[in-house]
Amino acid sequence: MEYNGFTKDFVFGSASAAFQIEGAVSADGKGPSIWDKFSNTKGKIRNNDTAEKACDHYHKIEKDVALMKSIGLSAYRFSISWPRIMPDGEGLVNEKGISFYNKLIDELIKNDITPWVTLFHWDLPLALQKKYKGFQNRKVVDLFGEFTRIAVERFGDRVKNWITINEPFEFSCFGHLLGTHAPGLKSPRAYFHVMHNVLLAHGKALRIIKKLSPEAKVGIVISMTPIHPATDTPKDKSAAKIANEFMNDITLMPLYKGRYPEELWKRAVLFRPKIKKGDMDIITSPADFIGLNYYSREKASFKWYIPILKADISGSSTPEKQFIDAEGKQRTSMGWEIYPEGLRECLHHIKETGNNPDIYITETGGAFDDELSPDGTIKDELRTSLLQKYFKAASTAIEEGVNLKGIFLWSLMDNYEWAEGLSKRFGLIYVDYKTQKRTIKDSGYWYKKLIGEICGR
Ligand code: GCO
Repeated sequence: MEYNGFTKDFVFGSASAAFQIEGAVSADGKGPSIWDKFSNTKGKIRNNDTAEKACDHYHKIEKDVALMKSIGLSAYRFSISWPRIMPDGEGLVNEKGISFYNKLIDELIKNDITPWVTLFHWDLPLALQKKYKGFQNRKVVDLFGEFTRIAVERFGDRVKNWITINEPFEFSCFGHLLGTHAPGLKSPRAYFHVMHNVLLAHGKALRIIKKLSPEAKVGIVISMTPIHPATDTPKDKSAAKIANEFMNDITLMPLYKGRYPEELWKRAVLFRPKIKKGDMDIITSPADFIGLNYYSREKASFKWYIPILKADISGSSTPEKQFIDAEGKQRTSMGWEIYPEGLRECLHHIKETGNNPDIYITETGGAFDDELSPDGTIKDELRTSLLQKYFKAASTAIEEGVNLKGIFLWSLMDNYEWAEGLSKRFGLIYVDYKTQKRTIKDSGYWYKKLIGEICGR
């Protein structure tokens, strides 16, 4: 058998995020999020695509859950849009927003699919950005706790798997340091403050959920991108080391060790936040699992003129058409190298840092330039072959002792890929954005077969 690591109770799911699929951005009393504003700002998004319609999932619950069922998924990870249920981020609760998620959760359960809910997948209520500077302000940490309480009170009778925050690093870095994501800031100070506050928000939310729903399982999702030195020179090696602290250990170390990576924290002296007494206790509150989002690796080379890091890690992430690069490596249409070994590497790194915690791969997958064939099928061999390699790496990691309990593929269907707009297709299901017709891709059928063979679903 090719995938010996997987047992019958392994969770085979797929994932999505509210802003990327729901559309209906101002329907039924939803308030605007920082992403509504950013995606409507000219020049920020490829082709100036907005997410106004996206996959129109808001109006297609039954259909989309039926598709999940037909693939055989045992779990579905989705996020709740904070401004959909609290238009201003605080105060008033929007009952129509609550009804939408109630309907989705009920439909999933009816179809024997376990809901996994992410509380924060980047679409912060715009009002909180305006009034408090968003997660730069610790006030918003408390407001996130309040939002969490409401979500658990309303949905916690049926939702037993919670993810507090999706990818603290990407949210802080792209949104506040590089300015390529909402809210579009370019401030090292904002970056480090948001990072710390988002981790605090995770710890606070975790405690709130545990108190209200002791039987629930709670975790956080981090992304990891192993960074290897571009050459064997000592300078590139130390560039890779600091870059790993910057992208990976900046979340992993505080969560499990209660401190930030040493060298990075030293170099960030002018920008880093004050860590108050008790902060690290909150951040290290024991979680039930950790979610890993894995896509690719990067290479780092020494560049003296890059502030703080003195390392360049931008080399391999330029979005291009899927291609074979100069070294003969296959890349996805995001420009990301297909590197299955890296998945094992990350899983082992978490195992060692976190004392062998339960892990879920909460996202993995790849974007390719899929097209509808004349016969109405989608022949996405490149994606299927990527998935086969990643599943093989995951299965090997389990055999090596990693406590990996499930995989959620990114993504259920093609969707709004943030600054890339509608130009990148990550789905197991193809979406025609004009007609909103969905077609299961060949990779979706491959996944269905795998789930059938292992779980008998
Ligand atoms: C992220 C998010 C997803 C992305 C996916 C592909 O990791 O950035 O969780 O929303 O769409 O990762 O880039």
